Amino acid sequence: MVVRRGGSLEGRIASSEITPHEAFLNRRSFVAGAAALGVGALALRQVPGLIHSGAVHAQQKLATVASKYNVPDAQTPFAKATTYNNYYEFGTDKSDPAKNAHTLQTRPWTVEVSGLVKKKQTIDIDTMMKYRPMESRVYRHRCVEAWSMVIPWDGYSLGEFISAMDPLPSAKYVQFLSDDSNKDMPDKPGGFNWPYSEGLRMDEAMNPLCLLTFGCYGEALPNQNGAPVRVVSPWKYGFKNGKSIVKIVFTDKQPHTLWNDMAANEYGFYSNVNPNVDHPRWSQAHERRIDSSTFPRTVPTLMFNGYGDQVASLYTGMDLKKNF
Ligand SMILES: Nc1nc2c(c(=O)[nH]1)N[C@H]1C(S)=C(S)[C@@H](COP(=O)(O)O)O[C@H]1N2
Ligand SMILES: [Mo]
Repeated sequence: MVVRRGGSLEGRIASSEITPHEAFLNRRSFVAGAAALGVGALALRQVPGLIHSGAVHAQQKLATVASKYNVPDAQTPFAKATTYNNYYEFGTDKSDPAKNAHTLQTRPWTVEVSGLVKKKQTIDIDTMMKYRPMESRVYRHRCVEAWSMVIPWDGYSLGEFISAMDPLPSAKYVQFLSDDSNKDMPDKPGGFNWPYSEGLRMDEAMNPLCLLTFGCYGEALPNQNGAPVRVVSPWKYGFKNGKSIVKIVFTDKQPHTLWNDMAANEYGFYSNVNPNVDHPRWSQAHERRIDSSTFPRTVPTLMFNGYGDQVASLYTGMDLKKNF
């Protein structure tokens, strides 16, 4: 069965949905509410029913240093980036993850590193977060469905983590497996080859642009954005960037990916953003940019999402129409 996704692009965004970050969090009433209940802010996070009505709750602040990789584009408001999501484990509508992802328990959390690697290990997320100073990087984020956002992600280069794991020379690819536990994701839709699997060629994963991502907008990732750790490879379509990763596997063969299993003719392994290679069901020449302007604007899609200077050399000699 082929599940059709994103068949219709969503309509205009109501301006009421676009609220500045601070106003959206409404910290004053959040704090007042917590005090009235006699619980601390952290305890409040654990109370189901209270935390998901507004979809986003106060998150752990992250210390970050500035990055040289920022794009100058206008940023997407926090409220939009955290309520308009693809995270199918929590439902297939864009608004579902923000409503449903409160069941994801992000502590304790470990990431298992295995396969063709010297330092096979299971790492605690808090150790992983401290491994390198985090940068805030403002990246373009382009979904294969022809919409895009501009998001300040917080993390450090995936390559620095990979180097520390000491992969064997035979490791040619790295696979990322997302959480799929029934406890965290009790209502996963059927028809998908869970867990969510994605992968990169090793040289792609080692490119400094590839971000091991723990936060966005200066705070720990909201669950719907892939807490507590996800990948962001900004020159590729969004689905390459697995959320809530629990396993990293080094392999000598190209790993299977969930969307490629679903429809190989639509979702290739590379999936570099490419305005010259249409999706079988729509053009990829343009995208609807969801940013701080009142309504999404249609803007031309850039080759490699505008990151060609950093990544084009990874694909020298490859036919990008065949290796889409
Ligand atoms: N585990 C998992 N990761 C996932 C997805 C998903 O459904 N499950 N969706 C992907 C798609 S299609 C996109 S566009 C991005 C969306 O990330 P965002 O919601 O933080 O913008 O996450 C990607 N990672
Ligand atoms: Mo996507």
